[in-house]
Amino acid sequence: MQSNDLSSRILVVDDEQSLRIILSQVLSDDGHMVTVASNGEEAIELFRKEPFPLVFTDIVMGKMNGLELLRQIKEIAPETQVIIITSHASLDTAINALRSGAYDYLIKPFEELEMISNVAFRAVDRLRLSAENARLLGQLKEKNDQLLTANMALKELAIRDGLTGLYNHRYFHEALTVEVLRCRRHSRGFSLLFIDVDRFKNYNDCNGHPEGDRALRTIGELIGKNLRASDILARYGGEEFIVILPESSLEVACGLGERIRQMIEEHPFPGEASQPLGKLTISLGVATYRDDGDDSSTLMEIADRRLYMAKDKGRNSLCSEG
Ligand code: GH3
Ligand code: MG
Ligand code: MG
Repeated sequence: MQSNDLSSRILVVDDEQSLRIILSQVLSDDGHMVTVASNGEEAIELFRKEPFPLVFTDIVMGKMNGLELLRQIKEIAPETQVIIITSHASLDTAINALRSGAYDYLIKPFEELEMISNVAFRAVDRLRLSAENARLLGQLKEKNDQLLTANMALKELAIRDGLTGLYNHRYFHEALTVEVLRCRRHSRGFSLLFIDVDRFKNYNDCNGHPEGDRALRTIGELIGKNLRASDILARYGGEEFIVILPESSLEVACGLGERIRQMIEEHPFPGEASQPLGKLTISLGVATYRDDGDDSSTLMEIADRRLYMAKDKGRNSLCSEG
C-alpha cells in the first residue's frame, strides 16, 4: 500500500510519550515525514509556521484539548485532515470531533498498528483527490472563461462591419426597430442621417481599391468623431453610412449633418484631386420621427429619397425636405 504520492507531512500530537513514539515509528516506516508535539499549544505554534496536511491528535491533553486544537487547525487550514485519538471511555467526544470536521478517529490502546497506517493512507488519498478536484475545477473555470470571452467576441463580430469596425446593416435595422418602439411608447423623437460618398467609383478607379478602403475607414472615423455615445453609426453597405440620432430634431440633425459634410470636404484624402469636385465629398439625406413618418420603412425611404435629391443638387450637400 505504501507509495510515494501517498506519503505526507504529518503532525502527531499526544501528551503520552509512548503513544508519540508508536505513532511516529509506524508513520515514518510508511514513508511519511513526522513531526511530534506533546501538547496543543506547541502543536498550534508548529502548525502556524507551516500548516500540515495531516494531523493525529489525542483528545484529552493539558490546557488545550484535541477538540480545541481541531477547531483552530480548521480555522487556519480548512483542508487539513485531522485524525482524533481517543480511548473507549471518551468515544462520545470522538463522535463530536467528527461532527466538527475531524476526518476519522483511532481508539487507543491500538489493537493493530496497521490501523494507524491505513487511516493515514486513506486521509492522504482523500487529500490527493481533493487537490485533483480543485485542479480540475480550476481548469474547467479557465476553459469556461475562455469560452465566454470567445462568445462575446463572436457576438461583437456578428454586429460589426469588417472593414470599418462600425455596426453593420443587420445591427442597424435592429437598432432602428428598437428606437421606433421606444419613441412610440414614450412620445420621443429621433432623426436619421443617410450618407453616401460622392463619385466613389471614380475614387476607386483613380486610386485603387485599397486606397478606397482606407478612405471608407477614415470617413467612418470622421463621422464618428461628431457623434454622442448614444448615437448609432453603421455602415449601411458599400460606400453608404447611416446614423440614428436619438432625441434629435430635424434642425439638430441638419446642423450635425452639415458639420460632418464640411469636415469630410476639408479632410485631405490621398489622390482626391482626381474627383469631379476636386475633393472627396459626401451627400446626406435627413429624416425625422415623427415629422416624416412613424415607422422604419417610411423613414428610410424618405432619408434615401432626400439623399438622391442632394446628389441631384450637385452632390457635397445635404437635403432635409421634399
Ligand atoms: P454617386 O455619387 O452617385 O454615389 O457615385 P458613386 O460612384 O459613389 O456610386 P456608385 O454606386 O456608382 O459606386 C459606388 C462605388 O463604391 C462602387 C464600388 O466599387 C465602391 N465600393 C463599394 N464598397 C466598397 C468597398 O468596400 N471598398 C472600396 N474600395 N470601394 C467600395
Ligand atoms: Mg451608393
Ligand atoms: Mg456614392
